[in-house]
Amino acid sequence: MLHDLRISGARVVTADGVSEIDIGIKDGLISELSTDVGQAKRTLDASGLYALPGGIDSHVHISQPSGPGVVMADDFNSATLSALHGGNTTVLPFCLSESGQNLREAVDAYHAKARGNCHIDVSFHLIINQVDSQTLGQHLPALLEAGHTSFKVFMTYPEMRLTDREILDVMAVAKRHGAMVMVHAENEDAIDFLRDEAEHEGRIAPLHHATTRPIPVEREATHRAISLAEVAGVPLTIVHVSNGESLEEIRRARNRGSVVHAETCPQYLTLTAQDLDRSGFEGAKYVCSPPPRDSQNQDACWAGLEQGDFELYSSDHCPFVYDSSEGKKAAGAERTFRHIPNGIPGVETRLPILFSEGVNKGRIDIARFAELTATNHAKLYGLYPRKGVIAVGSDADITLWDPDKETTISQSMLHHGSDYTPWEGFSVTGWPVTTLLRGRLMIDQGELVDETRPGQHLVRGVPGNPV
Ligand code: DUC
Ligand code: ZN
Ligand code: ZN
Repeated sequence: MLHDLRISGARVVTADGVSEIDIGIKDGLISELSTDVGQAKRTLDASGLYALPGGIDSHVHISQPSGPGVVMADDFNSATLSALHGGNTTVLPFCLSESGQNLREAVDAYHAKARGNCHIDVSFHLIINQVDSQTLGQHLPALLEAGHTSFKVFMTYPEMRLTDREILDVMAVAKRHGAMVMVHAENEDAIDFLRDEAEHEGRIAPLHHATTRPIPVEREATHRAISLAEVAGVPLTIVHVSNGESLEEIRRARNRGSVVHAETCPQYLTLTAQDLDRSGFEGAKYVCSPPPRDSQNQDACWAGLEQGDFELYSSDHCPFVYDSSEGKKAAGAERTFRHIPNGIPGVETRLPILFSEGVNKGRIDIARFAELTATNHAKLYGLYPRKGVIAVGSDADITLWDPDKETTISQSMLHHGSDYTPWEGFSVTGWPVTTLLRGRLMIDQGELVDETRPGQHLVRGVPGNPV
């Protein structure tokens, strides 16, 4: 066979381990993996580099409605460009209905925003914030049939939270269709109580976003979400787990036979609540939910990654401009933390942080890195084996990593629409230097070489289990 492209010399990370083999690519797919793939129209010398499955970030927010006067910092162009520069080839953003829109209309609106604007492939999770007979009985089943096979429910945020009964009703639909339910686990009533108390006592600085969302708030909701899933008889995914006590709830559930998947994010491994206490209003740059905790809980999250408790490592990229009245300085935000938009940018820095702190520091091996950053996302959200693995027949989504490249992260080098990075000055070793999307060379030696925005919408299958 004459391949379109041969990647030679790389240490290739496949499901079978790491080996020095060539990768043959034809018609956008991986056509051969062997020590001698033969003739190709072009050869890319990747000596000294790792070849990894392109990153899949299954938890990002793009162009999401964020409340009156607040605008998310990324559209599909900037978010997917930033993701691509960070070594990703697929992102899964959330689709949230604007007020007055039903879920079907919301999905159509997201498709319209994304179409023609994506540098990498995209598929949407559905946020379920309306639980009525039309949503459950018509829109959700139709959307699931159309390949939107996962949805997120919130236990916090007054305008989005569902009651336990509503969560059960959503889970019942998921059960009928084999969909995956993702849960944002924080107890809204407890937060509301603590926030009122804090404001009454004059504790209004950004730090108090963290002190009013303490670990028990997340731990209780994690336990309740798992219990509801047990009642409904469905698997579930707890997203953005920030601490050891919540992880302990997940371990206990698994020990009694429940199927619970778990995700953590770079902010819970590298940031702490003290970052929200930075001088002036700088702490607002770190306001996200759940909040970063402390070094002990960072260690607990690292242990969860090392021991295999977490299957997913995502960014929860949710970017706002810091120096803007449409962003972190939204109306009232400088008066009280209550009004600071929740979320931080991180889609471009997710992979280098785990490569550097995880692989290069010996906490996880490169095979586990591939699982945590790509393979398990594909398996859990119905994209495997088309995505998430270097295997014959899979899409040729491949990122070549220089494991020794030293970089100090700074806002000036990033491609997102935000005006800051929480990791300003953070030094990493290892960087994704060259990335292919379905066989197309997109980033070559750190430079964007294909500006055509060829990203496609991915119709997903029934979610499976990571192995
Ligand atoms: N939940 C998320 O998943 N992302 C940002 C904010 C939030 O509450
Ligand atoms: Zn969330
Ligand atoms: Zn999120």
